[in-house]
Amino acid sequence: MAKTFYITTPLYYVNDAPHIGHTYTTVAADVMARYQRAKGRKVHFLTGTDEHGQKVFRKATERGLTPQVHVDELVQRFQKLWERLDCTHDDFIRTTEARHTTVVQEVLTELYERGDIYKESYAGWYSTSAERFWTEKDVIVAEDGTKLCPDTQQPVEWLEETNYWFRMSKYADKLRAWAAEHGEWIRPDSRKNELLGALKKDIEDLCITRPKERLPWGIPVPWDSDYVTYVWFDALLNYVSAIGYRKDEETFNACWPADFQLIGKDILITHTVYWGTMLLALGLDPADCLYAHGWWTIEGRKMSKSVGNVVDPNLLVDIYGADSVRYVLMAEKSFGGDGDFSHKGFQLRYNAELANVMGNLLHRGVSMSEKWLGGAVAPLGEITDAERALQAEVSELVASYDAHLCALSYNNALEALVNIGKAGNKYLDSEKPWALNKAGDMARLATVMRHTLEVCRVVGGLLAPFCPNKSQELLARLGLSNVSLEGLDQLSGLQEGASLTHGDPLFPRMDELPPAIAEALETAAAAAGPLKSLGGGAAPKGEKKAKKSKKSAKAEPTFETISFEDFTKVEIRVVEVISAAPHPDADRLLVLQVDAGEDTPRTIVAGIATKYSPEELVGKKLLGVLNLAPRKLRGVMSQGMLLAASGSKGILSMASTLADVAPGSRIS
Ligand code: ME8
Repeated sequence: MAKTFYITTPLYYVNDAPHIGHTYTTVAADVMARYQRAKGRKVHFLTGTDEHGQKVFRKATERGLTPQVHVDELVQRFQKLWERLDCTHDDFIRTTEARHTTVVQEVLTELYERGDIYKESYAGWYSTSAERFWTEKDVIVAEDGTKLCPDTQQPVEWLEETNYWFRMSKYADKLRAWAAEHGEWIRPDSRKNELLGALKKDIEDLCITRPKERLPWGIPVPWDSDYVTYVWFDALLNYVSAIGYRKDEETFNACWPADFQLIGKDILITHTVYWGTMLLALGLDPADCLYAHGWWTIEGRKMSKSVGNVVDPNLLVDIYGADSVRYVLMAEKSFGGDGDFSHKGFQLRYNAELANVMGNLLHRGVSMSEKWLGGAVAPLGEITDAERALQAEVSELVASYDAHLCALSYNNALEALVNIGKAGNKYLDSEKPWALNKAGDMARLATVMRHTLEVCRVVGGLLAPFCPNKSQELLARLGLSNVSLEGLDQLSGLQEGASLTHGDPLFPRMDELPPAIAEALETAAAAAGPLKSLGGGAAPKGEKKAKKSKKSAKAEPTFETISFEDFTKVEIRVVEVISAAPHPDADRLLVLQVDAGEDTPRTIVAGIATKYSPEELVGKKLLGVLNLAPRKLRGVMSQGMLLAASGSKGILSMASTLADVAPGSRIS
């Protein structure tokens, strides 16, 4: 039986309202699923929701509902959004469904009977908010001595508890070998390196239960009714329970291992170390590729409920339409890298690519054909070097689109597509159909218009995975009733004589920020306050003005000079980040422990959380000013300042060195 192309997204926490981050992963999976189907593959695209755990239980209790009624209501937010965004998932799994819970219980029983699950008591710092234990060295100590969870910055409590443990350590070497032998398993490379770093450390056993008296909302442990399953152990198994693991061998074998498991970089370790060892313990291979994509910030800030800048994707669909949202999200940043979503950026890209290149080419092709050639697809006629060059360029770009898309390089695939549109516009400009018409050279005019429309057809076909509705509309205007990848690299797929439809602009230009968006932006900005300086202190009043005057000073630099002596007073040193955690009290700040070549690590608080996640900084060598007078930033004492390049949108990049020099090295 032919292998089914299997692609998954994470199961999103049902309690959270879906936002751009969730939308990004699901749309990325949908684009790939649509493309593979168009290539003739049988596809299984899975998404769903993660519905157990303490937070869900607490929210349901607050609302006076049973957890099941609560999740049945909340899940619809995800289901409706995916429908509005035209996502074509083949299955939507909820971790509260019997088809999932029975598999989780069977897996638990098998591992328990085999000795891979054992019972033991444990004492540690328990974070109710993160639903996990932390060790002494993990917790953050607040100014008043309260110990806080490094993930959620909420207080932790010392808890002694007997639980069941999965012998993750037993499979650690197998996992290391798997990672070493399967170079393509984890992508992109930055995330692969992060995992390889994590695998160098000890892998301990994983606590996989919670006492039922503390957490009643979970899958019961089959042999011990006092316990329920830990959310991650439960949720990760969805990827196999949904495709018939232990129930429907044929479907399961056709799908597993998955071709792509798409996740965000936040859940890399759970999907590699936890999920990888779970699979190996069950005698199953990990997915062919687990891609941990980069992170979105919004208008230069970390997306956060407390900042009030979480953009509801429903609003974007209302205003821009599903196709434009899908296109811009996938074009706006590289899949593996981080990116910032801004409405201005949205409009710029929409106008520059969809309206000015693709929409414009279609408009020109159809309206000129209507004006001079009776509104029908003209014959191909006699081909000249101009058409041969156009054909060669288009063929190359179609191949580039395919190679990029198959490698999940969505933004590069779209760049190739835009370049096809540009090539069409350029061809039209240089062949000057208006002059041919004037000269009465109708045969050549027909050839030129036909080739222009052929380029439109290629654009329409390749737009399909990203903008399924606009693609269909575009092709319909060229007289084609269905979208196909067949012969898409050849400029000869239209039906001669088919009638063309002009219609309204396919992608009307957007010159104003839609009022609803402008309003949402104002509200978010008011809630968030001004972007603050790197050091994390409150921004001085009138910061905007200061920025403006800096801008105008750009043309004519008038830096105040300092003496060499003054410069030598500044101790700029290479520092290596030992650990990093969110600031307990400020979304934009990170608290870093750095090795500055001294006896003890220094604490530096930096306003870089909108640009960098704590994990990606660990091990990095950065440049820090160490002799600034220490100062408290939102209650945490900072013993230095990190250097970074910044622009109007905030931090662009941390400063580092070209060579790998030792911590403590002086920069002079
Ligand atoms: O972690 N930028 O669910 P979750 C990009 N239930 N992507 C983002 C993002 C952002 N700012 N924010 C969220 C969970 N995402 C678990 C998963 S799987 C068995 C269990 C996306 O609701 C990204 O895909 O917190 C990230 O990995 C996922 O949402 C986290 O979703």
